[in-house]
Amino acid sequence: MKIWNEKMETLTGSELEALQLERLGRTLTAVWEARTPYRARMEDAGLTPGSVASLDDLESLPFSRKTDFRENYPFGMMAVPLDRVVRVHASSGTTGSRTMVGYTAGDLDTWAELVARFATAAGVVERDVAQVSFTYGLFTGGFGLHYGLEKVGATVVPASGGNTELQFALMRDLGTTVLVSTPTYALHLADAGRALGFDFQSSGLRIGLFGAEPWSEGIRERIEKSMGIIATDNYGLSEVLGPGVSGECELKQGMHLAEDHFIAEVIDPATGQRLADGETGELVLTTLTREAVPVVRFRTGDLTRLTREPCGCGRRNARMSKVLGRTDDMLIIRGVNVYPSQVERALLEVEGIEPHYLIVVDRHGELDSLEVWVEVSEGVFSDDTRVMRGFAERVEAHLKSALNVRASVSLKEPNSLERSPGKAKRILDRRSG
Ligand code: DLL
Repeated sequence: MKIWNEKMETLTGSELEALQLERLGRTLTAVWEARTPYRARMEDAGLTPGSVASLDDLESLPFSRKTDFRENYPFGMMAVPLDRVVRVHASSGTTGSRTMVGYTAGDLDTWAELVARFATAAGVVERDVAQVSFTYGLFTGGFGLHYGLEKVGATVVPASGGNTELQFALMRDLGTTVLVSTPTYALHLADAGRALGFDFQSSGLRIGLFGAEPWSEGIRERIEKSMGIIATDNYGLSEVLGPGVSGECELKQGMHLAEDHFIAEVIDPATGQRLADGETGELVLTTLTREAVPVVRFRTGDLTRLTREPCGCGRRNARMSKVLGRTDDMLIIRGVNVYPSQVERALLEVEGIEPHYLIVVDRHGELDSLEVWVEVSEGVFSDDTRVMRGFAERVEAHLKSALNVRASVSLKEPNSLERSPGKAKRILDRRSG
């Protein structure tokens, strides 16, 4: 198994710490000298870049958040003059307003390097034909994967998202071997391919690079089985870089973090206290090499856990588990905390359920109610309402035991819920206020 940057991906212990500390110093000096909004926060805490003498001192630094980007929209978070910025991207803005980020030429080089690392880790090589079915635009997915895969030397097909027939025409005509998209879109293509008579098993498709939204192991299994590929996960966010922060190797045992470019911490989202490896909490990232928009202790809102156990692939960096969900996606239903990912996991344990669902939250009087709309497979769907009711009750009983809260289930015909070429919308919140 090839490692893209053997030296940097196998750094550990004091060597890694020395590099991180030196680069952290540069990040702090950059935000300080550029007088970004973070400088004021450091001053309020009585800190200067000189206050951080060891990596442990990082814990004394204040957090930054997505709201900092919103309040300083569009360019207030930048640490370089606009003439050094050669590109901008923005977060997809599914929750709240858009956040804008900039890249220097150096940032774009780093970005391509980090995408090349995880693509290589997933098994992508020069002779691969990689179809990028992420939307190209302000979203970081399209351009991010594009340049990283070019760097690997793969033949990149900038298909962009949507237009299902074009996706299959390109796969067929060009012999696509690597599919790049959200897991939701991959599922959609798996279904559509079946309907169009596309034979995945005899196609050259062999690797999926999927990311940008949470997806359970159940969804991974379905994609792998229906497409006959290995489906890998990769993670990132616009405020920190875009894709490339972490990604799985072929062993699929957590996403390898580019620790020479980011410091990752996991905190208790309620208290802000740092948690030990193995404990689940909110991921906090500090950039070490970002020039245009360095961020310090950025609260990602994503729930995960870290491990530093060495991986069988030979990389020695820390790995993060699949993202469980976002802190702001947690639903509190009659006092019980429920994450969409738990609902997804429980649903997929039921034979005959398709991985297309929507969680509908409503309020009746004082009480919150949870309803789950979910598609069933062709084999299960029936016009007989008694049969369907019986099946729905089985799913409800399973959800109750998995979530500890009652959810009513509304079964939907195959292919009836909206499909998205990008990130799936999983929650419809009808509670007012
Ligand atoms: O989604 C960057 C990206 C593009 C990552 C392509 C991977 C592949 P944003 O639009 O700013 O950037 O959204 C970032 O998406 O905070 C997570 O909540 C979620 N997210 C990204 N990757 C994953 C993943 C891109 N692999 C937000 N698993 C993040 C779960 C993910 N959630």
